[in-house]
Amino acid sequence: SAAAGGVQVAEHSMKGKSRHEPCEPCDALPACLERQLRYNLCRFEPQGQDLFHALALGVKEQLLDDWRSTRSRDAEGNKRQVAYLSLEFLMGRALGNALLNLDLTKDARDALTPFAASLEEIAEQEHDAGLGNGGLGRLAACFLDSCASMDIAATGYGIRYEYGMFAQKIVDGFQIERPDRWLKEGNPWEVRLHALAVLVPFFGHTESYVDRAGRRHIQWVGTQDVRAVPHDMPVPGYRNGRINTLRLWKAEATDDFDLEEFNQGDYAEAVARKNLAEQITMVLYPNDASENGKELRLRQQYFLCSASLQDMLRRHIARFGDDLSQFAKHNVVQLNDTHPAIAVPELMRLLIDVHCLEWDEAWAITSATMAYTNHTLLPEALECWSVRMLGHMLPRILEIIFEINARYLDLVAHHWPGDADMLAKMSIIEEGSEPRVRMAYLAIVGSFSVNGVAALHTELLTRGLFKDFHALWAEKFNNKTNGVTPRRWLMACNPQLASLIDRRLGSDWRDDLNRLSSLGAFTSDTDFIKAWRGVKTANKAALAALVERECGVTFDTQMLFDVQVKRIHEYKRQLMNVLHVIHLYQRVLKGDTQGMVPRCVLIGGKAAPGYATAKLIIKLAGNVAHMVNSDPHVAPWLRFAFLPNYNVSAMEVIAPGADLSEQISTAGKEASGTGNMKFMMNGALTMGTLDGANIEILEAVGEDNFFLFGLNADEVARIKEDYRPKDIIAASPALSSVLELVRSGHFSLQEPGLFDPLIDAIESPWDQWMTAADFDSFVSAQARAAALYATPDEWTVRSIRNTAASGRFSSDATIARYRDDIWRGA
Ligand code: HBZ
Repeated sequence: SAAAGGVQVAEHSMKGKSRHEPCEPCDALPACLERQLRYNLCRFEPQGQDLFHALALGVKEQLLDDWRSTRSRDAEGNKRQVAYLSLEFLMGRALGNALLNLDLTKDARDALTPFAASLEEIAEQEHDAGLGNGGLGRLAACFLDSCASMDIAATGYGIRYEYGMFAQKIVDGFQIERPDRWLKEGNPWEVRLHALAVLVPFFGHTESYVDRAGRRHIQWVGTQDVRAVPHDMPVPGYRNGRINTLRLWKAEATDDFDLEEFNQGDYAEAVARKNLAEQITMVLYPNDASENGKELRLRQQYFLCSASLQDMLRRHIARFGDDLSQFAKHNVVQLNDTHPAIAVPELMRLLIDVHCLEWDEAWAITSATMAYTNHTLLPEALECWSVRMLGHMLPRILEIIFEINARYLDLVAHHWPGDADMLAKMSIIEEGSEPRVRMAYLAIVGSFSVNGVAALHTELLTRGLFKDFHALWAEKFNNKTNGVTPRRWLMACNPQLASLIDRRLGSDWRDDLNRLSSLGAFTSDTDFIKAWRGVKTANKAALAALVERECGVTFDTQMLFDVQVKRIHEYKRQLMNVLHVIHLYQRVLKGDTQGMVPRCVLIGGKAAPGYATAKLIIKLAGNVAHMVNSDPHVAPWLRFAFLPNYNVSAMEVIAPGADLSEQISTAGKEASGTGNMKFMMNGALTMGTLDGANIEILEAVGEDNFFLFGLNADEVARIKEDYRPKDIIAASPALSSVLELVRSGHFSLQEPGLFDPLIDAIESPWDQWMTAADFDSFVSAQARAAALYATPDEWTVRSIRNTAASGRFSSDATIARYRDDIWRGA
């Protein structure tokens, strides 16, 4: 095929040079930057993004030789190749991270000196690569950094969305979504590899035929093919010479797209219709916790899976020849939630229809290759695709899913003989007026490993959602508690803290974050405590500057910085946090400031565009902030801001400047959380429920260094049976008066009743999030936090202990466990 021919050109003949023979050594960064500016960008008076582009191109030039040698090493070596399949990679900016990992930060500063520009200022020019919604997408990015840093041959496979996560504007307190055209000024990091393009089929129908040997085959014919063109982004390891790849696929029309119209003389119309194919990679779906069932989303999923698996098969065949029997020994696919679960039937299709394997052999390979990570227990987030839609768009894939299901249900029938209910309950196909494919079930059946992302989450999966599968295949299930990369989330975002740690511990901790535990030895060293607090105060000043700029609210670095940033969702209970702010506001108004500590509260996060309640919570936060901040009597005690457009780059300023990290989800709802880990690593104390990884954070740091409150997951489940929030509210003077004030219209003078839906929800016996049940406990934990903050040295010691205990939440530790337990051989 044309695509296979392209491979030869791209990877085996470097214009007559052997692929190992080094070219001219490239210039050092300063000369590189000058050259890029003049001869590539043709800029003589650099302005806007020019210096950033030149610097990034220069850095890319510095890593190209290592990138190529990593590729040839992996292409010839015997490491098992990891493919991390994800609809989302929330990378953020790349420059600072690349400079850190390549040890080029000083060179970059030198290179910029002649232009009288600071590195910080130039780095800010880079647009965030916001190709993700939240935790799931950012986890993928942290994992790529850890794999490269741990010398694991991992490729991230994703989609090159033209429009990433929307930019959030706040207009009159309401969220407005603006398109994020992150590529508009070009992307200096990416390398387009047209020669490695592959075709992905859609629509058409299947036909069976018998070959000359009498074997029956299925052909998927009459398809409309879309070209998938890889755009590679480098993923440098931490000072180890490995450069892994994030391969992002862009959809393009094939040249013979809509040939018929061409022939009818409709040339211009047919060319214009190329848009249809190119729509596939146009935009990231901005839902973080609910499926939307849109056809285009399914097209994105299949497009990613098919292109990536074709790419893996091509590489495998280039290395080992046509024998695919050892494919799983040399490759493993990690599915980032069910979004890429259609990879299971797609690999079956490629093995059977394209590479002529029998079903049993194809199944043995597929189910030894796939591993599935679940990120949610929320029923509304579980993906199900309509059988009708699948049958129309991907007829061959639907047939394969049916066959997988039939064979798997035989096994279920053997395990539970005569139990028809069990068959219906466990079937991959949910029957009903509109039958649907349960993607999580498909992923479990097709994978050799299924993991949750924190101990509690995995336990709840195996006891609840996936109980029957656990009974059938206990050996498949395992936990992999999430982690975050200490390169971006400590070294790069908090250089002052990192160098303070260097001065005490030396720099070994940078290669093994568990060594941070030695910081525990300095918690009675008054000089160290003072220096630690000095760094925190400087970082608070930087955060205050951000808040001032973006919200026009003045934060005072002497005050307690109380922060909650994450997607807005009822289960994350930003509403409860706002109610607490109102409670403090009422105390100040009453003159009841006994034991209070001056506090600045920051909330930030995006709501899914169709999630009305989440949007109303944003509006309430804005209105409360307005009332709080405009009362001069309140200012000494309380300030409150809603930060618009929270993203990765904002978090790099926020985490280092926070004192208190709000991780207050209803127990059992937050699979893990990873923001909690970033805050802890930067010395914030956690205010948290026994949910997700909070439990493990509490275990690591100890009860004296964590503010625990609220019901646990079992209690939440139990109380649900007979939940009476109105009784709870009546028994809580604090909560009653907060809700009364909101009800009175105090925060919506122009629009009385605006916030009634929020209060009604809290008062409802069906309130799944149990805000009323946890409120008093939350308020008293907040009072404990305030009391501790009043003794700065005591607080600072606990801050140090949090950073000291954060080693287990390095994504390096997480990835080591993926490697040892799941990716064996990587
Ligand atoms: O994944 C998050 C979990 O809520 C969080 O607890 C966990 O720490 C993190 C990493 O494991 N889940 C998401 O971020 N989920 C999504 O963003 C999402 C995106 C598209 C969807 C559904 C969910 O269709």
